[in-house]
Amino acid sequence: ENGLNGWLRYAPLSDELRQHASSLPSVIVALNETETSPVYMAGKELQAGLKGVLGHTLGLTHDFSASTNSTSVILVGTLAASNAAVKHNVSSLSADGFWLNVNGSQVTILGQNERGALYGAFEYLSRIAQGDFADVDVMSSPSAPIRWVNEWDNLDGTIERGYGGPSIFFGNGAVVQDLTRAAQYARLLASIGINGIVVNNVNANATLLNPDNMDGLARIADAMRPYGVQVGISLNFASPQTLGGLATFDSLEPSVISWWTDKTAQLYRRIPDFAGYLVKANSEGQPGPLTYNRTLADGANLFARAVLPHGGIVMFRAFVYNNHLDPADWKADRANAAVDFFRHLDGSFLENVIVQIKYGPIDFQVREPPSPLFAHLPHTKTAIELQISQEYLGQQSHLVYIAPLWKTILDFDLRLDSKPSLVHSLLSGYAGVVNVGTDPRWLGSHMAMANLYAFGQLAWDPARDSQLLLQAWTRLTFSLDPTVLNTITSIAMASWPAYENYTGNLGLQTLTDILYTHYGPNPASQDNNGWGQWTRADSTSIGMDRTVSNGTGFAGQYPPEVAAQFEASSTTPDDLLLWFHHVPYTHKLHGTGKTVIQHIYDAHYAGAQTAQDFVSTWSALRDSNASGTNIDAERFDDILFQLTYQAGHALVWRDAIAGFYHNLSKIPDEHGRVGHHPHRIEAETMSLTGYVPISVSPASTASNST
Ligand code: BDP
Repeated sequence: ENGLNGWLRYAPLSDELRQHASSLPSVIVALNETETSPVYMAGKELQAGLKGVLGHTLGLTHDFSASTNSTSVILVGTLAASNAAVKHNVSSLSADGFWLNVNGSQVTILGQNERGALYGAFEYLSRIAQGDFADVDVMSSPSAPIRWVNEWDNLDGTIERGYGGPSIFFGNGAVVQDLTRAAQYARLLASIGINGIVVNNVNANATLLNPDNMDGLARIADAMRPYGVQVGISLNFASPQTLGGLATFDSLEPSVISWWTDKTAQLYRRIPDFAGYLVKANSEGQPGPLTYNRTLADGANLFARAVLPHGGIVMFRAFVYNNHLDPADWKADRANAAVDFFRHLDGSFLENVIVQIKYGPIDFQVREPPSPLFAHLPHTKTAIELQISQEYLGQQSHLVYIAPLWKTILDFDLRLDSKPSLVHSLLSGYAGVVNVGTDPRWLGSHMAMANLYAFGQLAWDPARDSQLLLQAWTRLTFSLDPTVLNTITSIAMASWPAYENYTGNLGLQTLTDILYTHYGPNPASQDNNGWGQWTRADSTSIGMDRTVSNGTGFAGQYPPEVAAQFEASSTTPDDLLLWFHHVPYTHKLHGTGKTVIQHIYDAHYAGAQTAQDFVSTWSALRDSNASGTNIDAERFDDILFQLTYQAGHALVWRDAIAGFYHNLSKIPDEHGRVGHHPHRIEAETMSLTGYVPISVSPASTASNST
């Protein structure tokens, strides 16, 4: 139980549940005999899954007549392949959708396309593996056609912001020989409805486009295709110059256009179903069209024209901002950047361009309002970018179940034209930055896989409930045992609020070290950097003034009703107060009536306490597990280790942040806790063989500077 199969373990059901299996068909008919087709894979998956869960092997055939001769089969295929036999009103299915019908011992799984059939098979297996044998009649279509993951893998095998070991795709400047893990990953992705993957870092290396590496990409595509996962890549805008030897990479220059047209054709020759390109341009030092005074739309359209004849798309990132802002300029605001750069471009992108927008205006913080750019592109397709990799959320060393955070964004009503306009209703796609690695747990943590599961499930249907998703994942990943279910539900559902409590509250963002690591506490780094991740904390007051009347004007980027709500501190929700307003530490919150500073203290103590409780809650599972049937020791211990670490680091967070604002504001904690930690042992007072204290820079990242 090392985690490799994720939620696709197909663990044996109890004898009691297995009794239902007698009503199951004895034969699977998969209507495609091509071994690399998703329908063929669906047949195999059904056979393997049911064997695992029920303990016996069903027959598998690709012969259509078997389905007409018997009323006791599991039929899986596309609508087109089955037309003659099955009549059902399935015209409402959209691409990748499926119809799942369980009627006694007859199971019918029909996809609108091959992929849809595979998704339907996974849905059926998920029900059986959760012990649900009930008859059903479900039509399911995805909320959006683009459901992709992004991997920030470098060609040398490292992964930017990856916490699960080195790349499963690349090493030593090339695509690795053994792509077993790529195929296994595609299987996990298909089971949650993901249909595309961008395999390399958005900070892209042009040498990915040399002939050997394009051959390697074709091998990756071959490994993932049977699961319906199409491969795309991130581009480096300057490639025509750096790799192609041209004098320029100007998007309107004919030689540049033909260079990209030609490269694109070479890719499609190798990978006929190549998904398309992801582009990070003119951001954080990356080249782009602005270098030649062309618009971002000119840049996006350059690639869109190249892939259009092949059926490809371009995901053009809206993460464009100046990372050399002047912290002394109180009108400067990085949060304004996406709307400032993209608003006037609405309508000038070609039809196969999708603007990919991070969920919040800054960067994957523990709390952000939704990006207002979602409200500014009515004539442009948009996708939301979420991050499964926990860059600012404890990097998989902290358990943080992120789906509830995503829901605050997806369900936010932007009130376009004063009408209901939930963010998810405006989207054509979902992109999740995952960054799996060769660690058998994929993300370096068993529990973090709940985030990947929930991402795919929400991309399929954003109305799904985050707690129910967690519970389905728990049953599939660990056990149907109610104690396990309740334990994981209570810990995971408390995890994002706890993390927010012991890191950054009230919309302050995650108060990590901003300079590079984005991991431990470093509130001092928040206000002296060019990245614009500022808190504006001084000795009397705190928070970014983003009002129109007095501040950076960001609040005014929302449609009028929302803008008005955020403009006044009296109508801004407490959890975003310091995102929008600069207030005295003594400002009172509407929810609790506490002062801002007392809330910061209390939240840090409460959050850190919750993290301590996770350890005891989890440990109690051991006692309920005397028979060893609820959860295996290997994963129990692994998670206990992680939670114990998190509990310790939560105390470091608590004391660092509470102490920092205590020193700054000189306002005592009403409960007298801050600054007193009688039981704490400083690292520098310990002696441990092989370790020596060193001075750190900036000094504020460690106690006593060491
Ligand atoms: C930031 C990461 C950086 C990425 C960048 C991006 O710190 O490593 O390159 O986002 O999304 O969150 O482009």
